[in-house]
Amino acid sequence: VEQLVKHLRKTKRKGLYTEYAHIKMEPPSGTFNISKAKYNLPKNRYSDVLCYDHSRVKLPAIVEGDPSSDYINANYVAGYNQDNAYISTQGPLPKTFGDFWRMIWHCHVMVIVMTTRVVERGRMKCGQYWPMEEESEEQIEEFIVINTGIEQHHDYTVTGLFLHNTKSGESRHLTHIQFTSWPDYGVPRTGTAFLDFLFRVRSCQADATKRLGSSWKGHALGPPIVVHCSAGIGRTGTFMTIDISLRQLEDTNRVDIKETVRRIRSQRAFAIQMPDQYVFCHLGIVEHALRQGDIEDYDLAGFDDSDSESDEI
Ligand code: PTR
Ligand code: PTR
Repeated sequence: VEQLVKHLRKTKRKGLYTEYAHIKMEPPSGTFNISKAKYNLPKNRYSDVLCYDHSRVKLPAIVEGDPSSDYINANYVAGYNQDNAYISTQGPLPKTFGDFWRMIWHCHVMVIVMTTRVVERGRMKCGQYWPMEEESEEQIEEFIVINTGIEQHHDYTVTGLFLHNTKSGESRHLTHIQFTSWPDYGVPRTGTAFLDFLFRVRSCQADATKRLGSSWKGHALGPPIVVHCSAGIGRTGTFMTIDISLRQLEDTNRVDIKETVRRIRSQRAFAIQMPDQYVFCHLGIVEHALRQGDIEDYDLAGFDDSDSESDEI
């Protein structure tokens, strides 16, 4: 982390912007054909945020052999040494609520991370795909979803959900965690607020995986975590970058944020939307090291100067 701080002092905010601009210029690493198919276009929240074919989540077809029912705008993203650690997806649209819950069921998802609010600046950013009131329930296609309790924090809300599959007769408990103070195209209110949220997500996932016990045969860290915002690229990408980088740091004492962002973008196109989100990934990691006591303090004086060394006398 000392090296990271040194790097930040040298490149400053402006240098990171340049680094990010280079990443953004790289051509896409896959095709978007399924996303662009005529019958799938209405299922994309934003016509310019399509999802890669090679990493997309394929839903079990409702009608055998019907190509239009296996699509959702969602991609698997690898974590730190963990395939399919996340599913990065758009905020569900009313017409894709059923697809969303089918995906949750099919992929054994236990934790849903939401980093947007349903309405922001007077615009619908995401559909209300889960029952909002405590004890209330909703039927969405073959699923019954029940809100089993809400725990409100300053920057995030944790909701227990009970998901019943009326077709198979099985039920599961899920956790929905929503970060409520992260504007689109922006960064969270504070690094600390974000880190509290991230560690809460991790502990919910750990609890859920423990509950699964020996019935879970996959990775020790459990089934994929669904992460979504509105488009599923900006804030979602930032969340995954920091989570992966912290795991890399814990394991190797090193971080490579640029490479991590590149790798995420090769699976979920356009991940991380704004230069300041890229900067936030760096600052969040330094903030974490400080909270952990791994570093005493850090001095980023001059980080925000618009010009580099030449300014200093
Ligand atoms: N076409 C949309 C736009 O208005 O810019 C695409 C878009 C929307 C991109 C939201 C990113 C967005 O942010 P996030 O991925 O954090 O929801
Ligand atoms: N409306 C989106 C935006 O301006 O953010 C459209 C958009 C989406 C633009 C993705 C560019 C995108 O790709 P990249 O992140 O590679 O620039």
